[in-house]
Amino acid sequence: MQTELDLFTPAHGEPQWLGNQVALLPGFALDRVERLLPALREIVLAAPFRNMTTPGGRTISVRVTNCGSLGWISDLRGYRYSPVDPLSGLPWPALPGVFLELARAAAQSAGFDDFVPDACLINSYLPGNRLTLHQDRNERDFSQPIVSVSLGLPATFLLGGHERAERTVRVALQHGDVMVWGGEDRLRFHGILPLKDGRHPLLGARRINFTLRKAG
Ligand code: MD6
Ligand code: FE
Repeated sequence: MQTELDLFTPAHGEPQWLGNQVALLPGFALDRVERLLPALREIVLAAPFRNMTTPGGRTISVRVTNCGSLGWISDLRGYRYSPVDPLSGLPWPALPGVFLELARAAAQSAGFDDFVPDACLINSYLPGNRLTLHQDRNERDFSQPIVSVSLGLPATFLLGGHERAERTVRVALQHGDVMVWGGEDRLRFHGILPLKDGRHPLLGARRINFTLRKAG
């Protein structure tokens, strides 16, 4: 039987190498969006987006939630991974099969075989929200890659070096783009410029990014 999905050619671009081990895979998630969005909706019903607090007491403007056996959290006690959602006291929602398949396929395309994530941090940006330069260093094994999926409004990603003061390059991220980072590039500083106003046909006035990691 011909299904609607068969009518669309997957828009899998060739990897664009932004560093020795950072690849942008343009449109890599597009042919899974129809399955990703309902899965996201289920996760957010069980574990809503919320503002977290930095250890220094500031509110993080980007709202977050998680799925997987571990979820990234931040509060006055620090940044860390937790098996339970502090809002509900319950385990985070499970990682949906479509997330796992996408993570594995994207990692493979960038040369990281057999990637099996156990954590997924989901960020929701409204126009004006930004993410300041940071490194992701709360995971146990930095040799494992991170797979990052962008949906909704476009954003400008800043990719820096191993020191905060190093110059950054700007990377335009569109709905459906996937980035894979690992190896020597895993600890590069990075951030997101303030989100520009706009309206995405599927997601409205926001951007959602989720990052799949092996945290434990
Ligand atoms: C974002 N991404 O794209 C934020 N971190 O909204 C990240 O902070 C990030 O994309 C580690 C690896 C890949 C990422
Ligand atoms: Fe990050």
